[in-house]
Amino acid sequence: MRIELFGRPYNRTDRVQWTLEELGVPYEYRKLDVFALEHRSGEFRDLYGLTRLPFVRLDDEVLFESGAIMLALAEHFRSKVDLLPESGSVDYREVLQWLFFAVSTLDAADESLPSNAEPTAFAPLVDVLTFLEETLAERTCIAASRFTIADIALSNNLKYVDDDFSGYPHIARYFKEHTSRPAYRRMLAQPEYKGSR
Ligand SMILES: N[C@@H](CCC(=O)N[C@@H](CS)C(=O)NCC(=O)O)C(=O)O
Repeated sequence: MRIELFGRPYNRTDRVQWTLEELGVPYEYRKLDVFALEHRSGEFRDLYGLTRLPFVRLDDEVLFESGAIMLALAEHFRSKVDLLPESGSVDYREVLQWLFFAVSTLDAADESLPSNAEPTAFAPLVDVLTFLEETLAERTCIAASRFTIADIALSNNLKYVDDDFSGYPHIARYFKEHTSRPAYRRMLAQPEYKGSR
């Protein structure tokens, strides 16, 4: 399968690129200059009208939404590298739960809200981190007792939490452990990543 990844470093593209690096499959990285609005220009708008990054082209099929792309890739290449339990299993459901937690609840968590704020559409970040800290106290991997795409999504997202995780030692340990993986390090070492933040 020919895989083209459209995106830019240090954004949600990283979740997908990290997944590809874990899978060890070849892909073409189409780095787009969002500040020059390249991603909104004709060729790319024709592929995905909303022009949000990342999206991929798998042979002739265009797929968007980073979580869906991760699931599709992990499923397709499961026999090569196992990042996703068999569908229908309890482990699979747990991975889905934490994948969606990372790409929705953590993604949208609001750092301006105090703990136990009035009910809102988005969770206070402090509450999300406290919950994660409690959960990770007894886990090395967030779901299925092994490394999966849920860990990729979660630990990659944690890097955008502008915090050194002081007061959250279990999150700090989890983050350090997973971002020390060779696949993550390979992503950071790639030329397209240079100078990005
Ligand atoms: N839920 C989508 C969000 C995609 C998204 O909003 N991406 C942002 C950057 S991380 C983007 O493309 N921004 C470009 C713009 O605002 O023009 C996903 O996870 O793929």
